[in-house]
This record gives sequence, structure tokens and C-alpha cells, in this order.
Amino acid sequence: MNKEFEENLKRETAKYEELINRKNRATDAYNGIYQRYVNPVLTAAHTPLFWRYDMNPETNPYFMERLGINAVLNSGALYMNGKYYLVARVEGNDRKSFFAVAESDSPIDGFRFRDYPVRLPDTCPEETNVYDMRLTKHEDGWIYGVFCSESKDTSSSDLSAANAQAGIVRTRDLETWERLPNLRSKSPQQRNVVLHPEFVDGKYAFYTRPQDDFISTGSGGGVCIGLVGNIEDPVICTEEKVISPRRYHTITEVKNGAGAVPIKTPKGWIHIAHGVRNTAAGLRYVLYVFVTDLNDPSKLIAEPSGLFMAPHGAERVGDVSNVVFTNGAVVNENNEIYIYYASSDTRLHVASTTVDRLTDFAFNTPSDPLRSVDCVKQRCGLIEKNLEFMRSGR
Ligand code: M1P
Repeated sequence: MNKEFEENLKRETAKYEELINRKNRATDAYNGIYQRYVNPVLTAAHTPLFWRYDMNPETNPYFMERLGINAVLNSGALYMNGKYYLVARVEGNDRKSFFAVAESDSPIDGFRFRDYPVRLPDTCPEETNVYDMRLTKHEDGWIYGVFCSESKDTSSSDLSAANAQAGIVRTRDLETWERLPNLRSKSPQQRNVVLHPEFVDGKYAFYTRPQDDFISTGSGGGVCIGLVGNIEDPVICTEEKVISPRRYHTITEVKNGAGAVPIKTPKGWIHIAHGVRNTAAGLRYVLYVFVTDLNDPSKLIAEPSGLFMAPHGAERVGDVSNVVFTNGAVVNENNEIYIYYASSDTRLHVASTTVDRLTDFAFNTPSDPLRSVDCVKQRCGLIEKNLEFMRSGR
């Protein structure tokens, strides 16, 4: 082995192991709602060296990256048999994304990728890119992965015109994946589709996000729910009913989309979704929360005002700056919730809370009064109540 190769390999292997074994810790940022952590849980540097480098000194004398990784971001998440699993979106230097499973005994650190990425069955010849898998452990016994399947829009002369559809796979072990047909709905395009974990009226329920074209949701009114009778021939057979609408001058004005699979709590299904507004600096993506009825997941029962999480500090900068995005959260047997969120389409973080705390946030945060004058009244109500309480000396 040549000396340069040997030294580089040794140093990079040591750095990689140090990164994977690095313990995470909570930041000192406080809001009482959730806890952020200092280190991302997955980055491009968490991908194994043997995914990126040719490890043979004969064919790679300079120990040079041959297939670089650009980013690791939006991950589906699952807690199963005491382990935390992430199915991350990994983006190569070639801009194509793929899925890869990382697992850990801890929810906040120690995530290590399996040796190989997910090898999706190649059933869609026109599919160019895949990303953002939501993992649903369904009551039918399967683990489903619903993701964005992107193809070139051949009807347009614009080279960047694309078409987004919801691809569906299922697995029992996150190792062998069966591909089902893509979801069909009345909308020409779909992204951010999530499968509800329980049957609704004996059918599979999908959270959808109808959109007129690849980027703009246009006439799409927001996050919807629609039912599918046969998962092996997945056609939305009901009206796609809006459950979380977009609204003027709110965090969902431009678009919104379902995020993590909803969390079942005694008081309702808690959704952590994303909302998008436009700014002079471009689109800004934040997370927000809404709750639907336990027995009728199409019925909105709580909608705390405004954003739940926005990009902070270094999270604000990346390939697509000013973005936080989630497509995975888990609950463990202690009712702790871990929310895996990506920042600026570049790296993956974790935030923790509990079922009780998130429920308190969801039901006791007032809803958005939608006008400045009413927001001032709402805030003055809180101030008045607080000042009276503080003056009473209790
Ligand atoms: O770049 C931000 C996000 O943009 C898309 O979300 P949406 O469809 O709501 O605009 C997704 O492609 C997502 O992957 C990305 O993080």
C-alpha cells in the first residue's frame, strides 16, 4: 500500500468512527415544548467511506472520493423492538437521491448506515429521482414506505419541468422491499403523501397534497385525506377532503404538506407538518402542528397558532436555505417523542418531547386569529392575565 493512501485511509477512518460514536447532548435553547440537540444525527459524513471511496490503493492511489455524497436529509423513522430506524434521503454529488437505512439503540446519536442502500425494485422506467420516504407501520402488518417518485415532464419543452407522484413500497424488515403501483388520485401531481397507520372505514387512508404542477400547489387547498380500497391497486376512491388548509398571511400561505406519520394520543392524532411562505429571500419552510379526531381523522380538532419549529442558527444555511422539514417521528414505550427533522435540505437533526407535552402544546396554544389587530388582543389577554396573577403574589 502506498504511504499517502495509507495515511489518508487511516485518518479518514478514525474521523468517521469518531463521528459515529460522538455522543449527542441537548442544546440550551428552551421553549418548554421540545428539546433541540447540538449535533445532527446524520450528515453526508455519516455515510460509510466504502460508499464514497475506492478502497483499493491499486485503483485509487490518492485515496480520492469516487462517488461523493452531497447531503443526507429528510428521513422516515420507525421505533421497533427497542431500536430506532431512519430511512434517510441520501443525495449523491450527481443530484440523484436514494434511500438508506441507518439504525441505533439511541434516539439521539450512534446512527450507522447498513452496508448497502435500499435497492428499490425498478418498476418505473420513467422515474429519475426518489426522495422523502414516510414509514408507516400499518395495522395490516406491513411497514409501508410512501415516497416521491419524480420523472421528467415530457409534455413540456422546459428541461426542468418534472412530475411528482407518490411511490409505494412495503417491507417487513426494512431489508426486502416490494414495490406497489404509484398512488393515483385526481390531482395531476402529488408530493408529501403519508399513509395513516390504521384502517379508516375499512380502507387505507392517505394524507395527500394535491398540486397543479411540480413546485406550485396552485389550486390545491392544503393537506387532504382520501381513502383507498385496495393497496395493491391504490386509487383514491373518495373526495380528497382538505383537513389542514392553506391560509393567506399565515405560515402555510404558499403551500403545506403532511410530515411525519400522525402520532396517536389519547386526545387525537397529532400531525407535525410543514408550512411554506414566500419572502424576498425565497421560500421559508417551518414545521407546524395540527390535531385530528381519533375516530374521524378527517376532522380537524386543534390547530395551534403559527410555527412549531423554524430553522435556527446554523440550520438556516444549506443547499436550500431557510428550511426545516420532517417526514419522520417516533414514540417509544416511555411516551417520549423523537422528531427527526432536516435543516436546509442538507443534514438531519433530532428534537425530543413527550406525548403529554406535545398534547399540551397542541390543545393549549391558542389558534391564529388571522389579523394583526386580533393577534394584539390575544397577546394583551395573556399579558393581562399574567400581570394580575403576578401581582396577586400567588
Ligand atoms: O426544499 C424544501 C423541500 O421542498 C419540497 O417540499 P414541498 O413539496 O412542500 O415544496 C420537498 O421536495 C422536500 O424534499 C424539500 O425538503
